Amino acid sequence: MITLLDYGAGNVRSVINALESLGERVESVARAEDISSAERLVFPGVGAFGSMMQILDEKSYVEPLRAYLRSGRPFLGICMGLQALFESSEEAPGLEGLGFLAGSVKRFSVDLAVPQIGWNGVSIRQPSRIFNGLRGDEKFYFVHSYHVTPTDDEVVLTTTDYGYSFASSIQKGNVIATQFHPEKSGNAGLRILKNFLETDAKPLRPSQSPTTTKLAKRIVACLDVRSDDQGNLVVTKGDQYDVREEGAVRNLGRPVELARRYYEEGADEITFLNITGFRDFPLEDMPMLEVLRQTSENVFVPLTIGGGIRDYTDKDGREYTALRVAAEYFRSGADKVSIGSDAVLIAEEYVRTGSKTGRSAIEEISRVYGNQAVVISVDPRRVYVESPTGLPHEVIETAIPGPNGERYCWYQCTIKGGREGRDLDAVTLGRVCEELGAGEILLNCIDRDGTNSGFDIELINAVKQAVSIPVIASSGAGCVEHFYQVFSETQAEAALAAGIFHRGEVPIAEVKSYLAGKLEIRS
Ligand code: 1PR
Repeated sequence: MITLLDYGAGNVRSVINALESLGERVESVARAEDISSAERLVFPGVGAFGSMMQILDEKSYVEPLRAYLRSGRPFLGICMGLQALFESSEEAPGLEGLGFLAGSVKRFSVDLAVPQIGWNGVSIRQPSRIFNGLRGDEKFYFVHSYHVTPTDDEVVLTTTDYGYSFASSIQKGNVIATQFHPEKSGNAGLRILKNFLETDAKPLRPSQSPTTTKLAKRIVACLDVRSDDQGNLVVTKGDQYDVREEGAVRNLGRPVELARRYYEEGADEITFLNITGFRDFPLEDMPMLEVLRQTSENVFVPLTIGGGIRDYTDKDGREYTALRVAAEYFRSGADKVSIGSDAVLIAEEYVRTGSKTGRSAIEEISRVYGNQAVVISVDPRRVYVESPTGLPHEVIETAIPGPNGERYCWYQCTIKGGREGRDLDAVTLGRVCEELGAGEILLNCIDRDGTNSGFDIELINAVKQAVSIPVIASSGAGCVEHFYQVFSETQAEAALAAGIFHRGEVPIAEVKSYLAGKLEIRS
């Protein structure tokens, strides 16, 4: 039996699923005494440092945790569960951490996208039992804006490079903690969890250890999900967002099975978009939550879910907040939620008033679950114009002229799956959403969607230059070369595709083997 410290924020479901997949029985801490009586404790901290420490304090977990750490019993901290071990954090000045290790937590100060999101390697500094069965050159999934700075170098187990080298895991006696997420790091991560559980295993150094590490470009598989005309939940795919063929919804497979297949084929991340979420309220759409639950049982890479994340009043007048919808998605196994239509409305309001309400879905979800958990899904289409001046939009000069030879265009945001164009451009949307607390942009393009004609490089460059958070390029992938093009001609951190994967035209492994040696990827 293993004890899991779940203080009620974020996706601990995936940690439980990963431990259970290794044959462990997991008991969650319900009261402070459960910490004191635990034999092995896993602490997958999530969200922000301040709210984490406040909740631990409110639940009277702080002292039992400190006592547990001193006792020498096995402890595994993950992400915030690592940061909590230190004395303080820049994220919540004045608030004390557990103080088990000397040092503090600092925000990344780098010329790169923050948060760091994705797969990076580790340089091994000392032997440990958690390296059993690993080669040493594996990559693990990171998602964080802050990193620990231990005073005592001897506790550093691995370092990772992101602009500079930082401590990516620590070990002191039986206390091990990783900044990366083993439960989201595929087979290598599961191996780390297994090694943690095998407390008698001998410490060792793997045969390899890179001297420096690099964040990989991510390949994301996207599943657009909706009910077909018979009411079955299917993976569908549009051509420029039109998912019907001869009147019927295209059916490209079952969501849970396809997600599992893409995981096995090496997808670095999987995204589900509930594409009719704008009209069907997700909390009434239980099959989608069930898809997430079932997928997270055996898919150990990050899962994003979008569709219908907004405040909602049901037919009986009951009110639900976007935060509540997101919470249900997180509880069902999502690591990130993606907001589409509502983000456009929120950004419009912000542009109009010039002030934050503090209560928008973006602000509320990022405050509770952290910026990294909030993705903005943008559905723009090109609007050609004669001249770059006189418009309240970010206009770009384009190498692909419009139907009347126009050399300029702007990217109009749409809502409701492209059905309604708004008076807001995608560049402004990205910039505003970052300011409100979004952690990542999923940048679709209606003109390219399903066309196999390649990503819209001009769109991606325009948005990427306006934000400092990661951008996932989406729409139009037709061959392996398109992935190389998007990564070499833009600074996008990830590229997403749907149709070519669903139709089996270009398997994920083929994309990866084409990119290997040309770019940093996770093999
Ligand atoms: O507005 O918050 O309820 O979220 C709805 C979500 O559903 C949004 O993220 C929106 O992008 C998505 N969506 C709505 N309608 C459609 C549709 O296709 N009719 N799908 C839709 C968006 C675009 C991509 C697609 C890529 C790659 N799909 O996700 O997977 O374009 O495709 P490709 O590689 O085949 O070119 P809300």
